[in-house]
Amino acid sequence: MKSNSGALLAVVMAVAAVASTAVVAKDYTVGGSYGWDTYVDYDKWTAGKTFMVGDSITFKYEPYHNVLEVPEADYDSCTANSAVSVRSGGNTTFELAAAGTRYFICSIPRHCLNGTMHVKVTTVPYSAAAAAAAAAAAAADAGPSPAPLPSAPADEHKATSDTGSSPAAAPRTAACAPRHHQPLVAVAGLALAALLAMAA
Ligand SMILES: *[C@@H]1O[C@H](CO)[C@@H](O)[C@H](O)[C@H]1NC(C)=O
Ligand SMILES: *[C@@H]1O[C@H](CO)[C@@H](O)[C@H](O)[C@H]1NC(C)=O
Ligand SMILES: [Cu+2]
Repeated sequence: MKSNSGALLAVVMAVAAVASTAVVAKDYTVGGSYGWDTYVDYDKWTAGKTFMVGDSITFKYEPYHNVLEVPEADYDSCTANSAVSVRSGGNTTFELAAAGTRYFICSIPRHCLNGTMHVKVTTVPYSAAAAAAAAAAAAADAGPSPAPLPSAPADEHKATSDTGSSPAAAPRTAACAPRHHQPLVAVAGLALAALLAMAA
């Protein structure tokens, strides 16, 4: 009996692990529903978000804007002297394939310098725990009636109030919503595994 419950435990934990890893590939629309434009505060948009290796960011914008990935010095000065990448078209995705900070601007005159079209994104190594926390924070950030999270840590509520006055705090796209429940599935699976282990 003991070995049976051990096998069951292993299966349940494997299922939970699969549910957790489903969070890995998260795509963030830069600026949320406001997209990439001249009047969005992208420091507020990035605040409280944990970008991890494997995630991606997508810029959605009117075709008269563009997206340049630039070195930090160009970001600081809002110039495009040595752009790493020049993209246009209105729908531009960057894979966050490595840890580090990346810098993006729009090179249309004054959109960066006198507008808000500059954003820096810091990517950290993937961690399942951080992925679950980020998903929970994103869910809490999604609107005035966040999904019921039974044990949301206090700092997630802080993230909500930090972004409360930001235009970027608008509701997230529905497409993201199902992912937010997957960490809960994983937690439920682990809780079940613990109960089964105790019952054995
Ligand atoms: C944006 O590009 C992605 C692939 O890069 C594609 O799946 C998506 O449909 C595009 N969205 C629009 C609005 O063009
Ligand atoms: C744009 O910003 C620069 C630097 O802050 C400032 O010197 C310049 O007057 C601004 N131009 C406009 C049109 O607002
Ligand atoms: Cu622009």
